[in-house]
Amino acid sequence: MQTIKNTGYGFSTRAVHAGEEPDFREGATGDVIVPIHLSTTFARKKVTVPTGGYEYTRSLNPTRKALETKLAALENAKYGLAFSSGLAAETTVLLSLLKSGDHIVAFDDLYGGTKRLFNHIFNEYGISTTFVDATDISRLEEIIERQTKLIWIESPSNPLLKICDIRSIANIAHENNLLLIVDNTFLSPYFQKPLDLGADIVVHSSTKYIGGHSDVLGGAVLLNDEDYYQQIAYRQNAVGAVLSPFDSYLTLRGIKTLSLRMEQHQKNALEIARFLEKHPEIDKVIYPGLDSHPQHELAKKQSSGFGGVLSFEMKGSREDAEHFLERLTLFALAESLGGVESLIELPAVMTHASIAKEVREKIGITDTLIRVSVGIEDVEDLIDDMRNALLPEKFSNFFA
Ligand code: P1T
Repeated sequence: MQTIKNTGYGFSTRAVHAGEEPDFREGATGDVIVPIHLSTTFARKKVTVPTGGYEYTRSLNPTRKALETKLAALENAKYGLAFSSGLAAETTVLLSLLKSGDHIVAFDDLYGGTKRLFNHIFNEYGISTTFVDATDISRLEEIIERQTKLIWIESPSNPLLKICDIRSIANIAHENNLLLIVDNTFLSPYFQKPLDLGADIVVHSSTKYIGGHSDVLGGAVLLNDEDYYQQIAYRQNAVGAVLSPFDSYLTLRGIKTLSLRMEQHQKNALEIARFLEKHPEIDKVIYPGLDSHPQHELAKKQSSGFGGVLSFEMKGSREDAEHFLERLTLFALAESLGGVESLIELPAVMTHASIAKEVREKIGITDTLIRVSVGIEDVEDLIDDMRNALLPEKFSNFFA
């Protein structure tokens, strides 16, 4: 039935059609949108023949399958799996590839929850992790051990938006018989396709840009290797970390506008980054789309865009940063990113609070570092909101 292949059609065409082609077989209704198949179990006429390959929704569900087909088409992957959250996807990948005694080399700037998973969960099962600044390739090679099985990176990273050279790291991984896993959440497949750059497995928190509307938690795994796919799919079913049919539908719906949203997120983010760069209350702006970003050229080389997340350092104390955040009216003071609405947060206290203070400070997550997920609103309104909130306290009271 599926005729939209991974190649041959443009990204937006695949985003709309892949996995959702109307079914014209006898008795089918030609739905343009894949229905939400809520049935948890599927009847069969013959004991040994599951109808259409479906037995039980944890193992296979038509709505989830449509999403997995679409996700694979977008990442240029052969195989896709949809999970109940980004962390469920990460956990299942790690369970599938590692055993006690193995070692992970991971980027030192990762989502706090991912670090917690490595440090506090897998560590208990005898799987150790060494964190390293993966923007420095020579450091990576130094810490690979005999027990190392994989390298895990985010690029851009959360929350410091550092860029790793995915192709060079893939080469290092393969020369050492390791797998490279890239968390592609921040750019989405619209702006970056790590498998094309040599990565072995891509993971996503589809809660973010892929879903795009802050109304569905999900995760995804995309890859080309059939053996690893079978191992991960087997464990996904065995542990039950699957996305529900309704959440699959919401994610399918969100993806259709991914390219439009990403363009708008990026346009707004660049304008806000430029505004903040000139503002006297701001010390430093980190956005891969700015010439001032240390890996701006690398970002241009390996991605087709810079995304919609930026971070910045405010002058003053943590209290000043908190006052600024609390004075904003359009930006919601909230964790997460990638939705159509602008969100803002203080990583040290919110998304990265599970990382020890010394470790945070060592890698640059200070108490005044602010992360922004720029939405698709009118950018003038967003800038006005920031300008007002950045006014020194005495003036803002005056205008209140
Ligand atoms: O929240 P969940 O869907 O389980 O995804 C975890 C995750 C994985 N990878 C990256 C890069 C992420 O940013 C996240 C979740 N991040 C946030 C909630 C946040 O505010 O950064």
